[in-house]
Amino acid sequence: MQFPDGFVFGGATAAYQVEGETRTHGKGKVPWDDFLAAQGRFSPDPASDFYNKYPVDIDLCQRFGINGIRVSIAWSRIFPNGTGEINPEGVAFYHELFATCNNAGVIPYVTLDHFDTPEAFYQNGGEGFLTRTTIDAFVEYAKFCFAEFTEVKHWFTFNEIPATAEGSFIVGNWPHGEKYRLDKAFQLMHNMMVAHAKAVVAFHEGGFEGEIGIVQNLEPKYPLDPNNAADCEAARMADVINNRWVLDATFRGHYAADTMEAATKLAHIAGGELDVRDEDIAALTAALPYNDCLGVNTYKCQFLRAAEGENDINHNGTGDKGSSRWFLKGVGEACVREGVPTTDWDWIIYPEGLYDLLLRIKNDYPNYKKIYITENGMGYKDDFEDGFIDDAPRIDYMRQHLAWILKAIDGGVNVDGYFVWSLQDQFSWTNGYNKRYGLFYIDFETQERYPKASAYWYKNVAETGLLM
Ligand code: BGP
Repeated sequence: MQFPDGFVFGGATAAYQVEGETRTHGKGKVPWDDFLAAQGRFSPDPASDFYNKYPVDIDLCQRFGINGIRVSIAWSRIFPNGTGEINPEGVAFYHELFATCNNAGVIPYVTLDHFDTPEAFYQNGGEGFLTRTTIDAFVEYAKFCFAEFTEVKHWFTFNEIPATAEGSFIVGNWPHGEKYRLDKAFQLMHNMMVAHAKAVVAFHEGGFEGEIGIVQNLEPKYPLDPNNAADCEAARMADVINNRWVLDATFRGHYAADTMEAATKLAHIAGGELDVRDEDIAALTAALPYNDCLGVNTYKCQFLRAAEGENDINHNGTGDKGSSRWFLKGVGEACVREGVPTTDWDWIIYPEGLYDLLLRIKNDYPNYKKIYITENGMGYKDDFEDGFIDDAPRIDYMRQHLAWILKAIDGGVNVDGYFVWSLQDQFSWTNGYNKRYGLFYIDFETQERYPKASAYWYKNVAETGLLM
């Protein structure tokens, strides 16, 4: 149970979920600002106050054996209007953050857009990445960052394109969200994949030092009854939406015929057409040799059964166990296989699914080069008792996932690191502050940090490279 030498034991964050200071220091707006304010459930300020407290968090990383940190740059802190004028305070902030990380030996793995595309791209009729000019703006922003932040050697373009599409156009619980618009969901993913590909080529052509990839939320899809052909078809369709569309774009440089056929069928059910142009495919193909790494965020899996009926999805954003529903026309219904545990937010805990997923990437996409598990962890209602947080279920969750990762490495998959989601407690987009993930508990009133039992457990794994 020994991890290979050089394996990164990291912790993960995202700008909007930790920084706070969302409307200060020259930062431009993002759609979540008004969306959350109108909802009135919870605020992204001050979140974990990382903008001011990052030295404390980096110090905790160092003391707990954590040698990598996922952070993201808030695009609108650099370009408040998405393009054009630069905010020097934002640029200086990230230089200071990266220097603090590097000096502490906590290597930064940096995402350019983690769910916070600037508001500017939603004005004057813009629809974010559905509007193709946003693709070029992203590439310009990426090129600026590559040239400016040369102290960063590990880049990811986007975080979780399938989750972005799901929140925006399937579940519809994100800003500007609509429900059941599979046409828009596939189009959004496609346009973002083209933006990714163009940024990857720009990184290569610019001769920048380091590696670049993309982070995706990949989720194994299983038929409830593997002997039932209709259930298998439901799982296949769900797999196209969540996994195959983006994996084909990244590692084939085009969509396989059956992937495209499934996407087109679902787009038609939603009443739309897909706009996939020859020049887009040329851009995906051009990036093929330069995708250095794939970030896999993994939390859960889905079991599907075939079913007829109307769309019906309900997101459990409160931790009220059993309140989710997921029924998608043309796909089927999500259900729980007997005996498989779930979290209070109805996320299915199925660690061996990660093994299946990793082996599948190796077998179906043999030109992948390297995988990082860029997020894994358990949302949990921690109990805080006199400064002590006994989060045994989270430890168990991480231990099981790490064990399956080791097995996958044994099976020949090149996995180079693991980042716990999350480093410290933070703000969750659609669930607020009671869904905690951190190794470090935050009292959001005082912003004090307290290591949980999981932090001590993880320290031991990180420092010894041994899973016990
Ligand atoms: C991933 C995102 C993170 C984070 C995490 C936990 O999809 O990359 O930003 O939020 O999921 O999800 P949630 O906060 O919805 O529980």
